[in-house]
This record gives sequence, structure tokens and C-alpha cells, in this order.
Amino acid sequence: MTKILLTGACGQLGSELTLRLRSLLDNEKVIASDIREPQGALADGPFEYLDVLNKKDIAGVIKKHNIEQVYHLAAVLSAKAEQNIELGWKLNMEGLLNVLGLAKENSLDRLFWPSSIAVFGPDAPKQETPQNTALNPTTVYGISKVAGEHWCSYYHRRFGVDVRSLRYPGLVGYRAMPGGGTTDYAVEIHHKAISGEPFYCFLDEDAMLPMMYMDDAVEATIRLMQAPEEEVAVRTSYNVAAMSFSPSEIAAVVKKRVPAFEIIYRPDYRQAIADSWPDSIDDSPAREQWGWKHAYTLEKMVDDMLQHLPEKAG
Ligand code: AKB
Repeated sequence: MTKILLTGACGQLGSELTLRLRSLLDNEKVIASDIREPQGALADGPFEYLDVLNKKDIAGVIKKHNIEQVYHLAAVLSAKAEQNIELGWKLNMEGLLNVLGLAKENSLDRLFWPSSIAVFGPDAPKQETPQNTALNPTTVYGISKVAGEHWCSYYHRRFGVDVRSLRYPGLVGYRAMPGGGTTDYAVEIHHKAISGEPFYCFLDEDAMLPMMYMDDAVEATIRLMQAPEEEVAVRTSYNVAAMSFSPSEIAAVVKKRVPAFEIIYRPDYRQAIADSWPDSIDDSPAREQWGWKHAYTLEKMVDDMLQHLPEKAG
């Protein structure tokens, strides 16, 4: 049975994917790795301290566990990368190149790497942004994702590495806090609603962005990784979409469930990042080629978040 390594496993997406893969396979088959300490359920399976900038160490872990598939998730997100552009570029690019090189050298069966809606910039259509359009990002994170997509496609074409990728929208989930993203407000809003504190939103009330609930993101990732090779025609990265909303729209849904909830808008430098990204995404190639479909709407997502967060805190 396949043995899997996840880098960045303590992150927002990594922690969810690790737990889901462990529920699908045997716990021992899914090796989590990060430079951070694993917390909670994540600590109930094999774990390796791993810095993705250290290729030798990654090679050692691949050999030690006979790894066949890697989910390379370690990354610096958009807002943090704008504040430390060298780190954003170095970690996102060198980390990916290390893993692509090792996938080739070890003839790995499959590799997953996350891209983002950040590949798009002001030149792309704002509504229903298509799979193939101008990719002129204005952020370091976006530049690293465009370059990364082309490296993935190059390794696939030149060396036959079966690397697969999704352009995630903003991800919302309750298990782990995101860190350093522009879409993170959509997670924090639920935490503040539960704690009874006012929520100071760092984006404008009408900053429309594509978003996705974590269960859908995990489902999309696993579905893409399980798809037969011939169904995966896009070897840069697939657009995937579920919903789009603005801070005022999600705040209205939260307020219906938590009437005392209060939101105050204090847009900062992250508003310019949000302004450069699409309002909504056309993901028809993913739907047509490997059967992607989402399950969560805005209302269903807010209900699930507000139900699970207190359980988690308690
Ligand atoms: C971010 O906000 O940086 C990420 C993303 C959209 O890739 N959530």
C-alpha cells in the first residue's frame, strides 16, 4: 500500500489532509513532517521534523520510510511573503525544486503541490476567471506560484514526474488557524463570533474573493490524486471553485446565527492583495476532466464552523 509524506503537515491544509489520508490508509502509511511540533490528533501518527530547504534531510526521510507519494504543502502565504519577500521566494521556490528533484531521482509514484488564485493579477478577467488567461500576479507569493506551476509542468514533460496541482481559493476550516494569508479573515471571523469579541476585519466590506470550505478542499485534493493519469490533462495547476463572498456577506450570515456579533472594517495592506485577485473562478476543466464538484455553500460552511469551533475549544 502507498506510503505518503506530507511537508508542512502542521499547517491549515496539511493538518486536515494528514488526518484524512490517515483515515483512508493505515496511520503508519502517512508520515507528517514540519518544522513545527505536531498538536492534537496529528501527533497520533508518524512524524518527522523536516525543513524543506534541506534536500538531504528530505531525501533521508523518503528513503527511511520508502515514500511513494509526497504532498508538498510547506509554503509562505501571500500577506507574510509581502512582508518578507526573500523568505517568500526562497521557501516557496527552493522547497518545490528540492521536492521535484527528489521525485525524479526516487521515481516517486505521484507528487501534489498547491497553487493558488494568487497566480492571477489585475490583467485577468475578474469574474469567472478562466483556466487559461493572463497570469501577471502583483505579489511575490503569486510570482512564486506561477513559476512553481511552470516547474511542475516542466518536470512532468521532461522527466515524466506525475505532479498534480490545484489553484486553491481562500480556505476556511476549524481544525487549524491559517497564518499569513489574505483570505484568513474568513476563518478568524468565526473565532471572534464564538468568543463574543468584535471582529476587526483587515479587508474592505465589499472585497469579494473566491473561497472554499476545507472539507471540499480535502475532497478535491484526494480526488485529483486518485484520478487516472490520463484524466489529468492540466499539468500546471487546475482552477477549483466553490463559492465567492465579501466580508459583509459572510458577516451577515454569521450575524443571523450570532445576533450580538459585531464587525469593524479596518482595511490594511492586504486589501491591495485582495484587489489584485479574481472575484470568482471558472473551474470547468476540473469538473469535466476528473469529476470535481463542491458540496459546501456559504450558509452550510458557517453552520459547520460555528458548530465545530466550540467543540474544539471545549
Ligand atoms: C492566501 O490568502 O495567501 C491563501 C491563498 C488564496 O492562496 N489563502
